[in-house]
Amino acid sequence: MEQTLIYKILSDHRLDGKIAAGEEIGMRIDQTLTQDATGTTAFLFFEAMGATRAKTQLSVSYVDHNMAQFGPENHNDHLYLQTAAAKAGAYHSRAGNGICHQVHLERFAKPGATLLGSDSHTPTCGGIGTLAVGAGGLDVAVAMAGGPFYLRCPKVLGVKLTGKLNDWVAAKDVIFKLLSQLSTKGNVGWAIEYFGQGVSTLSVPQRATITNMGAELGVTTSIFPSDEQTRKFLTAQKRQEDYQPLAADTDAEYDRIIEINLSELVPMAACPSSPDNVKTITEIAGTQAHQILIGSCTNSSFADLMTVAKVLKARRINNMVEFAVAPGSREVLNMLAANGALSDMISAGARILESGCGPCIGQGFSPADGAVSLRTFNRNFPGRSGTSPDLVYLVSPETAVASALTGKITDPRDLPKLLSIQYPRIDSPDQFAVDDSMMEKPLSEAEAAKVQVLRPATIVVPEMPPPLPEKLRAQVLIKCGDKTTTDHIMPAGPFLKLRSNVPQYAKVVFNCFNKQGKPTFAQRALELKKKTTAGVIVAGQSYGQGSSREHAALCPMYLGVRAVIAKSIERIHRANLINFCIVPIELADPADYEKIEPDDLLQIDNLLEAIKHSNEVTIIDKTASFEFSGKLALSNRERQILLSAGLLNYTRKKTND
Ligand code: MIC
Ligand code: SF4
Repeated sequence: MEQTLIYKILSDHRLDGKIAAGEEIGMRIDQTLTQDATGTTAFLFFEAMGATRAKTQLSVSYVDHNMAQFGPENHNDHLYLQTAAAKAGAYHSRAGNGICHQVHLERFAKPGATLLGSDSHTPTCGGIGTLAVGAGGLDVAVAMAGGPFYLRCPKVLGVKLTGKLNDWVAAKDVIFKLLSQLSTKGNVGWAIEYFGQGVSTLSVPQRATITNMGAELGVTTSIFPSDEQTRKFLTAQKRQEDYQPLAADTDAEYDRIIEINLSELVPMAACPSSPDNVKTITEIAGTQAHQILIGSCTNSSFADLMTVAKVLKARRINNMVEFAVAPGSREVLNMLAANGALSDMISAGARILESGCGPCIGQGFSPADGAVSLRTFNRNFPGRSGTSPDLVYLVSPETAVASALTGKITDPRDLPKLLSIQYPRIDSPDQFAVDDSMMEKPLSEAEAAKVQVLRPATIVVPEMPPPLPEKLRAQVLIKCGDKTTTDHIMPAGPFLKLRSNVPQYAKVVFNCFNKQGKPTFAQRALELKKKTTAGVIVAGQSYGQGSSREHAALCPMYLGVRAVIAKSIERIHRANLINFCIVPIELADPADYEKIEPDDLLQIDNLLEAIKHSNEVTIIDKTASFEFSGKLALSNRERQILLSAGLLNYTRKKTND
């Protein structure tokens, strides 16, 4: 049968299950990546599983998120990760080497390979033809230990690209177009494959911008074929041996096709405060911009930053604008330094940040009250910038730099007319300045045996969930609306440094909904836990969108939450809930959402029975005296995980069987 590229790679890596949309399959993982904010728990779980050596082709531990180092926590984490990776035979990318997705694309990702990463933007490497999927740290730990990764085979949306981008229109505008059509919700169970003549006009970093923000659509992964552009990129990275041509079969059938004519696209922005609130720049042009930030795993490639530098050369940014640039990797930063582009940006007034996630995850650069912040990032969820309320617009580097010069949101296509700036066409370099000296290589088993893993006291081994009760009695701790993100559930910013300490971090679960002078979510949950009543979270559509952070399940579990009842739950978060033994329940009739109130006491009489045999539960709202149905939709494996009190126990049991 003619196959899509995604199904070809899935078939090549299938270990268990049937390859058909909606079926759960176990797949072999060739590569894993972890980053510091999710990596400490991943490595702690890896150790807790009794695993010693990574069994993948390669596993990389990156430090890129948490580098502000206020207090000892961050550096403690870095040292733990460095020594734990050395022990496990993994690579370790040191702080300053760059953002995991950018560096992985540059140095490791291969067409046709599978990559599992404890970060939702792992599909960035789909830009080079890797089947790359984001997951929670525990799932990545299992894959690192050589276990299969389970996922439901997605339906495939084919995006046919025709035409060619016009000057000043960017790859970012391609994904904005899709976000405007598909939105951030309702895409669970889908993956995207790009095809068509327009594909060959896009370089690998441009493709990676597009696959990166597939995460915002909520799709399982996004992928481009591997072609001459891929070969060129790999050769310039001195990795030509990793190249192989790959594409879907000519008559491959997609479950749905959307066509985008690149020639017809215009510069766009995602307006506050959701990546799908897309408008054309023409519609919002003239709005005063106070802060402009360039960087993140979406837009900090060499070509992106060279475009910015060329536009800025011999010019000054507007006086009312705060402007900063965070290069995606040390390789990019070094190249900009060597060719003078860095100096052009500094002279123009840019503040240069180290290569890392930085402001994208609220590590500094929170905008002023009421300030409009333009960012080349991928997420503008409310408050993610560290200021609440905030006004963050996501834009392309072209739009960002045009606006930095004028001080107003500016269509970059107006630059020739406004400031006589011609479009700087940046060719992909024939040779990148490859330097892996900050990437520590895996040690042999004999060398690793001598390594002492450093685990300072700020790194606390997380508690595992207790078994589920036969019958659940639970109180509604919170009722959230649609599109509740993991940033709402588990804030990052100043709290990011608590990632390795669940009891401390759990204090800020749902912090943005806490009211001054009232008990916090955590206090109410712990009070309930003392009375041996469980907690339940009620939510609208698309609960848990955004990050892969398993802390959004791990911390509520620590506080006694045993179920989430929602209109719908996003893929990675649903898997994390199951991994930490929180039952994900979707409302059979979404209208019941209106009837449930905060503090209601709910009861599920036959919870365990239902988990064993059924896909439906009857929930009694004791407070409002009504009954409603919930859907479980569990695979056999998911049932076993819940019955074993979580994935860690389940994996241990399987290993001992
Ligand atoms: C993000 O962009 O939200 C993060 C921070 O990279 C997360 C991972 C995390 O929370 O550590 C992600 O995208 O998965
Ligand atoms: Fe880092 Fe931001 Fe990318 Fe997440 S989205 S990996 S925080 S740069």
